[in-house]
Amino acid sequence: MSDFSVLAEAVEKGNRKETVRLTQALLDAGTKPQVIIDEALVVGMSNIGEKFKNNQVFVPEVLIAARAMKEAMAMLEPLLVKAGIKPKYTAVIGTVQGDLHDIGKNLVAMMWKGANFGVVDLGTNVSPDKFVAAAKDNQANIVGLSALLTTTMPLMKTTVDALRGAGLKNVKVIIGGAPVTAEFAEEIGADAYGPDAATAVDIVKQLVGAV
Ligand code: B1M
Repeated sequence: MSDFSVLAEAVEKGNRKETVRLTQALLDAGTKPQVIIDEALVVGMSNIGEKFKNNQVFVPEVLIAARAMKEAMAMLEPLLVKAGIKPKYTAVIGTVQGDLHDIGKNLVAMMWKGANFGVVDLGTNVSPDKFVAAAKDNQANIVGLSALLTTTMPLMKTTVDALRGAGLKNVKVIIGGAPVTAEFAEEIGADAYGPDAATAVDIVKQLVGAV
């Protein structure tokens, strides 16, 4: 097993201590931070994402893996900033106005980070105007909307309309959440529907043309 595979497995298993130790060892050996991310951390998150998609693991395992990845990223991010390296794509995400549910949204944000997207998480109860401002300010490629209540689903349409109305035509919008469907996404003019966090990674990669 290569050092990268061992680190990927530590992330997948959510073994924080090992993740930190192996990341430091690779840095000490002169491995570039971006290589560690691409060859090990992203691989580990992608593996756990696949298992989640296939119901082989559940939300807690994904959260634990994401926490391990976060610790490694905290070590690598200052080095990337110093070297002027930024993620190629930026995604803004939030739960729509009136809705306070954030567990699913947080999972999606973590998985996107795990796939090396820059993620701006606006939190919950996010107004359409706030989505528009964040998309502009961060030159977002993707805007992700989450809703868990049938009563807040209409805010998804209001937000999509606001984004289109602001001339952000190149920003791709993906929506998700338990009551949301692919038909609803089409109906309100969103670009895609994400049934779960792992699939949401595949979808945003397709939307930005990264696959
Ligand atoms: Co609420 N709640 N809740 N709740 N809550 C539901 C959603 C509900 C179905 C429960 C029920 O009645 N059976 C119901 C909605 C009914 C409806 O609209 N049809 C409901 C209600 C009514 C309410 C309140 C109105 C209750 C009240 O006060 N009377 C209230 C509303 C508050 C508000 O938002 N304004 C309320 C409050 C709460 C809590 C605060 C107590 C808490 C939220 C805590 C938090 O999120 N920090 C809560 C919870 C936990 C739930 C349940 C139990 C679990 C939701 C959850 O986290 N699921 C839920 C019932 C249930 O689902 N069993 C319920 C796990 C999560 C991983 O799944 O979010 O679906 P999910 O995310 C998935 C996918 O959907 C997808 O990926 C995720 C992972 O695979 N996904 C995306 C999600 N977002 C995506 C975005 C994407 C792509 C994929 O792209 C951007």
